[in-house]
Amino acid sequence: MPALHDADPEVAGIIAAENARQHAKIRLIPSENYASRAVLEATGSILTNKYSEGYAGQRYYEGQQEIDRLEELAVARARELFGAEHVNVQPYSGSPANQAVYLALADPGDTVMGMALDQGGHLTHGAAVSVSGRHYKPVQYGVDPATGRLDYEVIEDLARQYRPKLLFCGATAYPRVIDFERFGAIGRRTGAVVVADMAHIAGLVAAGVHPSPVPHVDVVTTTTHKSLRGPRGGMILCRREYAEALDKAVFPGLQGGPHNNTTAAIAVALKEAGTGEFRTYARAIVDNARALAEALAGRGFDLVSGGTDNHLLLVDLRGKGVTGYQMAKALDAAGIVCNYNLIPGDPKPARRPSGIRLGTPAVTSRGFGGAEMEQLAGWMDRVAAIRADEGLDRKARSAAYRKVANEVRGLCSRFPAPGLAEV
Ligand code: DSN
Repeated sequence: MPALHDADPEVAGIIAAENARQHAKIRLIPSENYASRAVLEATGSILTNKYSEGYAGQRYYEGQQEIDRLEELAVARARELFGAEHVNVQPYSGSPANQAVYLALADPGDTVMGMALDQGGHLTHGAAVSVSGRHYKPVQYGVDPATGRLDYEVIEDLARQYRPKLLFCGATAYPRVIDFERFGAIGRRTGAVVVADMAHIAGLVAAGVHPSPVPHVDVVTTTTHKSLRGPRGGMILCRREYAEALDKAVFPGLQGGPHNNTTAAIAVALKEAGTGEFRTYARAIVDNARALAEALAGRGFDLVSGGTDNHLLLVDLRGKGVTGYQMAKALDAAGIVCNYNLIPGDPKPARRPSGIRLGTPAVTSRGFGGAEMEQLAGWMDRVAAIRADEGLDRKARSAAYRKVANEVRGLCSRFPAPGLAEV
């Protein structure tokens, strides 16, 4: 980026350092990925210069000859890839997409139902700290404490009891297949509009590796940058009957002009996600998650629900003598990046929880396979042992983490990540 380097070496330097970090570390945050160079080029394009409030053919600014074509292309690709009747590609991200659903289909004070944040749901599914929990009456469901899995009978009983206007399904920390068909049936039996937030699994759904919510629920929301591997953005997919209300809620209800550079990059990502190569990639995400789960379980790590069906794992670290916070910090020092996470029923607070969350979309993008998952589990076990060893002082621990980080760097140098500049 020579122009940036000349104009603002300070920002250019930060971006270069982040490029080096993304190259040298193993990135296991399940909502992150490596977007392709093509997606990055579209994101950084001159489309950022244009305002386009409204929708194709009905804009509030002139000069939309190319933007209308672009947005129609992105919408057509999304409709085809996911088999949706109607698509809106304008939401700035997943939270605004969900906010638009509330605005379109519920009134403040209405009862809404979703998976609790501390059980694996999302802030926007009715958490007390978010507008979804403050302006609406949230009813929250969780997982069965014994199995770590959704109990659809309990969910249906709750829906029958509280009759929510909206019933959200979808999660940010649930390692198992979500039965969208069952959620759709619960909605029909209880009069709720069912909304599936597939942000985490959109890439798996596009590839047919996770059952699609689209045929079964009324509205689907998603981000575009997680397993789908696009730019940071959002989409709403819905049945035709909800199209007008949802479009109006996105614009002018909630947002101004769409980010056309993002729209272009979403279109590129949707084209990529329709290829055989992407389907192979999505299958490998799940294979890698399963391999990592087995390798960790073999080293005594306790996995919520006992394993995974998708791209992520939730690890309960209580048996390893470390907290999630300690482990996440220690792993970062050792070149392995994840996030600390509440586990269902966690006795600890959110800032110092008992677990970590791991995901394989990013490492699979750089070509890691089963052998690397085995290696990774070995490093994680070593790091947990270093952190739990009371005989080590801070200096000795740091040295031990650095040793692992050197080995990690060696592995990463053999797997160049898509989209990154050479280091
Ligand atoms: N922040 C995302 C995640 O990490 O799961 C959800 O929006």
